[in-house]
Amino acid sequence: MRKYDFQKIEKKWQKKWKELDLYKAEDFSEKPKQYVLVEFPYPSGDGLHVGHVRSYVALDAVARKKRMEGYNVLYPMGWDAFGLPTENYAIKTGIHPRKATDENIKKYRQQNESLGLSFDWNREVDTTDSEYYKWTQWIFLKFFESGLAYQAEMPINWCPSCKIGLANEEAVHGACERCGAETEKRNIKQWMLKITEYADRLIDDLDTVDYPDRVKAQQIHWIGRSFGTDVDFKINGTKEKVRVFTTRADTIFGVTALVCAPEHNLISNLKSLPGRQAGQISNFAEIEKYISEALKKSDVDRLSEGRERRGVELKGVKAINPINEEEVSVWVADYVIPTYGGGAVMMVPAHDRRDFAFAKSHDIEIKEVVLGGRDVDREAYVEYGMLVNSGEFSGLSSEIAIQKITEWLGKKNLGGTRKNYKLRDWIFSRQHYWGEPIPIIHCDSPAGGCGPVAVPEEDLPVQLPYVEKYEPTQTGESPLANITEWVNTKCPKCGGRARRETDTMPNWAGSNWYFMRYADPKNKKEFADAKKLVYWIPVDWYNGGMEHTTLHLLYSRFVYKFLYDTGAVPKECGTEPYKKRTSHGMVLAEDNQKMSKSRGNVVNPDDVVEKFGADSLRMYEMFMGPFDQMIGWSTNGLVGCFRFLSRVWDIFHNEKNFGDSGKEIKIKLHQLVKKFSENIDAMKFNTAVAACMEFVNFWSGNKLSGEDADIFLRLISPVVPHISEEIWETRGNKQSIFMESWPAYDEKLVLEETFKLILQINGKVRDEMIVERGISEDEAKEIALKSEKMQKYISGKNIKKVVYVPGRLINIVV
Ligand code: ANZ
Ligand code: ZN
Repeated sequence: MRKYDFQKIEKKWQKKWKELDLYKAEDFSEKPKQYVLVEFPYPSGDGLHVGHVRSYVALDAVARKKRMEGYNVLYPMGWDAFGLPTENYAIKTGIHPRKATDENIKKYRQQNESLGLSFDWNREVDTTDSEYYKWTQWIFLKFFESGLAYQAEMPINWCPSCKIGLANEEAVHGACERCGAETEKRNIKQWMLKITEYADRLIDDLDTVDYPDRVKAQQIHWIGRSFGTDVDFKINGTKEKVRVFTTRADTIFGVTALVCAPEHNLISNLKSLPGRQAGQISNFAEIEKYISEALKKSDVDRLSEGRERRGVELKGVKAINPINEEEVSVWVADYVIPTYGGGAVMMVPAHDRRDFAFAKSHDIEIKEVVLGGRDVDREAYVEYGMLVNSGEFSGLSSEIAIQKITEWLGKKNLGGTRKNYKLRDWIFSRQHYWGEPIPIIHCDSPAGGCGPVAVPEEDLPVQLPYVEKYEPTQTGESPLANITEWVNTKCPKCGGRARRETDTMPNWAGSNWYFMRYADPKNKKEFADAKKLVYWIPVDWYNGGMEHTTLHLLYSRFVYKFLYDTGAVPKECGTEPYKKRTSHGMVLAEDNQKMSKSRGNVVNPDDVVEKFGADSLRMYEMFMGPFDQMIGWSTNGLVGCFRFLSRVWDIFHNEKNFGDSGKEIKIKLHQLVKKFSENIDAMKFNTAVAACMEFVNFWSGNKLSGEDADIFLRLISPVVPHISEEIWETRGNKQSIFMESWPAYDEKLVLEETFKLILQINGKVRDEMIVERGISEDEAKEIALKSEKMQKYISGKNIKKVVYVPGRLINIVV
């Protein structure tokens, strides 16, 4: 008997598939299209991670199955290759980022190929290719033209020892990633994108897409929309006003202090007041010392719950509560965020936990204004209730009082309603070399200057100059600022002396729109042809990491919506780029720790492929656990999958396992077809694989017809393509197994161990489902509630009663 020589088999089929161009997606095919997407990787020097493999293999199985089901599938791959790690590596080793990137891409491509993934390599994209980033720059110019790209003084993290600006992700917990020194904030002019303009739509349109609840919830939370009230507090004896934002206007009679963020301009404004007024603050030195320390802290540090609430009083300054003209003290405290609401809060210790903690440690009065039957000297009462000690508003409920008090303030011009977001505009500048140059020219013309001017479209791409040195500058500017011959240019408007913008784009820029480039990757005239976009977009199924939920996933939705608004994305594509999003769980090391070089616990997929074969690796990654959950690597599990495949090999190569299929095995096979198909669609890969294992167990010791064996083979082929293809060929088939159709199951056979459950509402039949015998009432109820046909009649109604007749029907009374 031939032995399972996976190395030979896998090489052989990878080569053949490539020659046949088997996975080519066809523009405008008559078949229904299916666009299946995985997040393209950053090709780092470390090579592919087994975590990447989990995502790619899962969607590969989906893509292969869809093809067999008759879809025209687009399953593409590319490289998100700009970014800091490569730049830092280049600085360390002297190897140019271009060269390092090319090498890494080559390695990643080869690794992907060795896994037998069915990507359409004709559509490969590389974000660092100037033919690609030309369009990334073009999109920036669209933003610029629309007024949604603007410059503003924004803080960067400055490392005083390396003398460079660091992105937030490089200055974790306020320390420089390279040298560990404490970073400082420095303000420099940066490009911003107005994502805040899209905040409402980014929340509201989530209703139209199929994302996991946890993904939707994270995005909504990140955008952080709240409806509340602005209130203006006057500073006694001055013309100064401090605006606060509150979601609890009903508590305004309970205000016992006003608290400003350290960044708030009240302090410098008071300081610059003439004479007597400036003298109001008697403890300037103390305050300035507090502020300078607070500014060094990271946001994480400032906001973390439960830490001691520090702050200082502006001695001698009083604010006036507009609702009752009472004087309250004024404080500076770092728990107030400068960029939210207005950078100040009204303190209500009786009804807010943070305020309560602060008031307790600073001896500030606690005044109860909402009744909750709790002792507010010991604990804040944060719920709604009835107002007390609130003048004409006493006796109202919180809900009504919020409205009435907000109205009252509005009428007196002391405030009003306000929608507020946690989301900030997106800082789109990086002071680094290895990124897309921002296509802007700053005019130096003494005649007054034309300001920032767009590089004319026909001059795109603005090539990233190839240079030998890309060390950061001493000023915090990008390394590009050092390349004078590149920087100095002519103003496109007036022809006068001008300088190129030297900031580059963040590494999210290329990934914002790459899924559209796959629709038409070689287009030289447009970022993609409109007809091709209409054919392929939206993406039908997009899988990626949870860590990208509030970054890449949100950013790309924003950029897509913007392009849709400008007409660059045709209306037929719809307002959302991804119909369905799923997320894979992280793959941890055998010790259940994160895999890392320093821990020495990294599993290299190349080694696994070498030792056990790509099919074993693929199968194991599908089998390791529920797809959306984090899971530790298990070499035993891997070996188990390898043994299983060897068994499949053997069983197919032994005549004695073939013969007429008995009734029992036939039933089992058809049940497997049903279960496997459904499980793949539902991303329950682990149970799909387990069902195959069970089936093979049953087969050994029984006989199966050749025809039925072929059904089994087609079934497992999306998960383990090489071995399936090889056996398929051995069995005398001339054409690739992936040109076959997906097996259907015979409902009658499946019914043997299942039954038709009739779904009724108020005694009327609305739907039916094939379910397993012996399911419980709860399971039957869950199935009934999930049925779309049933939902039509249930939604919005109360369920009064459920009647379940095992083996027959379930009736829901509404
Ligand atoms: C008074 C008050 C009384 C509040 C009370 C809450 C409870 P969300 O829902 O997250 O928007 N706040 C406003 N601006 C702030 C800032 N810059 N930094 C820190 N906190 C700020 O939260 C709104 C609430 O967060 C506001 O309502 C304010 O505290 C606080 F019993 O105002 B509240
Ligand atoms: Zn000019």
